[in-house]
Amino acid sequence: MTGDRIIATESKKFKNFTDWFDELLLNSRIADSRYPVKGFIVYLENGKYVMDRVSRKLEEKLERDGHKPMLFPLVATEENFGKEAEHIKGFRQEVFTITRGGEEGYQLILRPTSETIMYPMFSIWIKSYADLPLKVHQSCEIYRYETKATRPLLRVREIPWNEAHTVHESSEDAERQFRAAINIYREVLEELGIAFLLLKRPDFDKFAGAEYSVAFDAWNPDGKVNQVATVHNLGTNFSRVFDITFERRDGGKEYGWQLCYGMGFSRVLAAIIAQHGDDVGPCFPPEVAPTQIAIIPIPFKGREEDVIKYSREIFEIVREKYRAVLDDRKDVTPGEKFYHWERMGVPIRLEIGPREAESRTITLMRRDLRERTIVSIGDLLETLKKIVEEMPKIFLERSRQALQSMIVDCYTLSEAAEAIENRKIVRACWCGSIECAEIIKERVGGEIRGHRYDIQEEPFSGCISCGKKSSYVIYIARAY
Ligand code: PR8
Repeated sequence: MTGDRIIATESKKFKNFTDWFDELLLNSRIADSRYPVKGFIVYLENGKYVMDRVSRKLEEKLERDGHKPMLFPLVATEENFGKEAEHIKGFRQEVFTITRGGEEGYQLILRPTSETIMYPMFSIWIKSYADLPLKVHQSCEIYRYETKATRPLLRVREIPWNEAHTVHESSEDAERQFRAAINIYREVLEELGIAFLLLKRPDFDKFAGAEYSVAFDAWNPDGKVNQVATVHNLGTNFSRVFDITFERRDGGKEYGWQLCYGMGFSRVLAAIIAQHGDDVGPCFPPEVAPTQIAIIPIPFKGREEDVIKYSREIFEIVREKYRAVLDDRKDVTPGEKFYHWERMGVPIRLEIGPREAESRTITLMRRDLRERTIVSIGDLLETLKKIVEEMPKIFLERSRQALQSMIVDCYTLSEAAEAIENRKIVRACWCGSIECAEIIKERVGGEIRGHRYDIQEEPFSGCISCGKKSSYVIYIARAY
């Protein structure tokens, strides 16, 4: 569908991702990171718009799957926060706390995630199997004092996300929901054209308090991965400490089986920008683009009136179905307008000059293929519909190719270190021991992100560290 001309690794984002990204954030009205509190940013009109669309898209899918929207408080008590030992160990260093006018002994925890806020309520609500499954979701901000270097959108301390929490009668039901959650996230991301690795995290990197965790790692032009969403199986670890029990069908009592999963919206926004953007700016998939179509009149001397009139006619046709702008500013050249709207992430442009006005056609430029075609006015809506449907598929195919071309099979630690240095993602074999994981991290300069969850990959060599028999094919990368 796309041709191979697509992975333009000579483009700016591959050469110097940080500069490209940071410049674009402000120029393309995504976010302003000059807010004077570290890790906190201002989301501007385009960034906020896209995140809201993504959020709504996810919420609709969750609700179709039976999740109920709710909104829990922002704060937890110290007592509840401290209940699950592993969980608190994982988050202790990262919590922001609230005090009241400096009063001693009064302290609340600002949610770093909402397990310890929701589960005391689940314990009250759930009495019998008839109350299960319970499936709840909320879109909100959470707060984590991230100790790693913060980065706008990619690693922030005020995190816009959606979190879902479910309780089930049996571990089989929980497993079934686990796969459903993976599919929901997969759909959201793929419909946005985002390519990712679906990885089961190694035990030492699972969510604090979980039995196991699976993550969606999206590729980034600098070779780092961007974890855009995660699904965690909590087993009965939390239900035991929060006393979430139910009466079984056969009369006995049992602890509920729990899952939690979350998608970080600023990271999804970053993935959209990073994977589909070009030298001018981001290119938003039409579904989430703040402006889907920019109409640019190209008036020639003496023909201004025809061109403007015809442009308005086109605008009226298009605006019924799409978020469109007619840029009829007089003091700006068409070239400058092209550039401006591309920078704003607009995926489709309609150019209208005297020739078009005369022949009642439109010159249509689609950003994904950078292709211009001439369309007659009668075919315009049909053509737009086709492009809007096709574009995310083209994005996805191209993105998958880019991801594929980043992955390098490695057999030795030095090979792997070199690949990471060259901004690649390493595929290698690992025996599964903690000692080797530590050696890999130190010698390779990337983290073990896990092994594939969606497919079974057979080891193709001995452990990259000790040479002994391998248990896993792992992916090693630097990460945000
Ligand atoms: C949970 N509990 O908490 P998780 N900046 C941007 N996005 C972030 C950041 C950050 N600093 N930290 C996390 N995210 C579970 C599941 C309820 C929901 C985003 O899971 O800690 C990432 O996309 O794995 C991450 O995958 C998601 O939040 C869930 O965070």
